Amino acid sequence: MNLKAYLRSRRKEIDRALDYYLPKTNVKPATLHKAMRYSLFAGGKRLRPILCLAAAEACRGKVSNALPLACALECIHTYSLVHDDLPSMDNDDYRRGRPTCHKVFGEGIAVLAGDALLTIAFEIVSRAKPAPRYDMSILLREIAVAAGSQKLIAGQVADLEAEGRKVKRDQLRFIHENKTAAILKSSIRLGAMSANADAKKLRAVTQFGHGLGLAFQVIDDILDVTQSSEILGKSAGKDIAAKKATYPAVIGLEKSRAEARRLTRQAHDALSVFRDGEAEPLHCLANYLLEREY
Ligand code: GRG
Repeated sequence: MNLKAYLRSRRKEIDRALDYYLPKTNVKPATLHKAMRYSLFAGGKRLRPILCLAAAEACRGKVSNALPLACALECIHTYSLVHDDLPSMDNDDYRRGRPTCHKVFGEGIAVLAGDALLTIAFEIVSRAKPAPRYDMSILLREIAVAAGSQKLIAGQVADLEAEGRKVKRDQLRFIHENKTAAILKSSIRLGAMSANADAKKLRAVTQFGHGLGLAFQVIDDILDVTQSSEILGKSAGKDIAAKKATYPAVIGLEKSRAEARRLTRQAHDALSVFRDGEAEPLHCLANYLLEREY
């Protein structure tokens, strides 16, 4: 499989759909819509929507049925980055290779752009055509729970509260499971749901998503200490400076690398129920994420 070409073509489809769903920059209030689009089209890797589409493919679904869900997930992810970068949170000036939303539009508009990206995600989900086993209420609940106060936001709260403190490995795992893995796992589950996956396949992709989601954050922590800001497109070395709870800080760099490999292996193993290369894009994506440099 030519992963580079696959990623390029998926990103194109996702960007086209996002452009369609998002109000244009001349729609009132124009500043808000400019800010939403500024962050959404800043060059993110589109990993969550790509994983969503790949899971739909693995379950023999149509990409077009998964596309609204994939776009909604990217809106939620982008909102979380815009808010995370605010001075009251991580206080970052640089994201996706450009100045952060609040640096360009001011803090008030950045807060509102994040709010509007989160809200529009649900409007976009409402456009999806649900499959027989998973009605609209199931899709909405999946995404609301993953983005809610006991998952994404719980992870962010734990991350903020852990700053400058010595954390244990189980606390670190809690942060990673909620701040990062929950949305990644739901991206994969929603792709499978759009394809009407049976219970066995949904369980398999859920396990895959869990391993991959955790591995993703371990790698993110490693890259923060080993890569430059230019390559990452965001400020490198911030975790140490902010005394963040990270895997390299708690178990060291080499053990963190081994942990990322172990979690990725677990993710691959979970896909054994799929046949005939159905899950090849998911396998390739897991390897790509393990070996990524930014
Ligand atoms: C504000 C509720 C709220 C949550 C913020 C997203 C987040 C939670 C914090 C940002 C910092 C961080 C390390 C988050 C973990 C998830 C993560 C690694 C995000 C970056 O994802 P990529 O690499 O980014 O997929 P792009 O820009 O490529 O989409």
